[in-house]
Amino acid sequence: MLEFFKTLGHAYAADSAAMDGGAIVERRLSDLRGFFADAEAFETALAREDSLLYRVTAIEPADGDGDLHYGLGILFPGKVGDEYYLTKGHLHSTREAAEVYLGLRGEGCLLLEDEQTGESRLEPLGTGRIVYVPGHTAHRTMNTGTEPLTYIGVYPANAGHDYGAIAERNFRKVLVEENGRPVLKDREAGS
Ligand code: S6P
Ligand code: ZN
Repeated sequence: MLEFFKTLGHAYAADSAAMDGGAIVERRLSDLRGFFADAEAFETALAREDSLLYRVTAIEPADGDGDLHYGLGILFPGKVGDEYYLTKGHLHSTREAAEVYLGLRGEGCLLLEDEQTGESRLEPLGTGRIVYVPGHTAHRTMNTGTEPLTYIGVYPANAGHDYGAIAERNFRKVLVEENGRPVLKDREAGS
């Protein structure tokens, strides 16, 4: 039961995704070993600098049935080889839990992969875009622009985050830059 006196409103900055309150998770390049297709480019980039790739500030007001949690994300621009900076990606532990993403600033995409059929979809995410992520769908954010991509994801309090399956076999598709444009390709075996 939500305590009535708890803070129910938060100020955030759409460009920096700064927000008071909430638990902050930061992911650096070193946290994403094995997630990018080009392992050699990954090690070269990491040797140069263990860059901050993204930060999520999560607000979890209550945990009961019907409650919601939300996270404010900022994913910085950059590439490993030709592949755009990305989030780890996950399924929800409660598989039927859906999520709504609201793009605040920047240019990017959400890669969606149906766990049951393996079918992929790429949805633009950024300024003025909302994306509905159905249940049973792995989701990963990618920044295809030159500015930070900021967004909010709202999900059921009981969703939970399951990183295991993605860490093991990764998404079937990769988003790479070709001739200055994002192109979705099949992941090559072993990458
Ligand atoms: C949570 C929601 C987002 C992600 C964020 C980071 O359900 O989908 O807030 O947590 O985009 O991605 P990841 O895959 O590292 O949690
Ligand atoms: Zn999610």
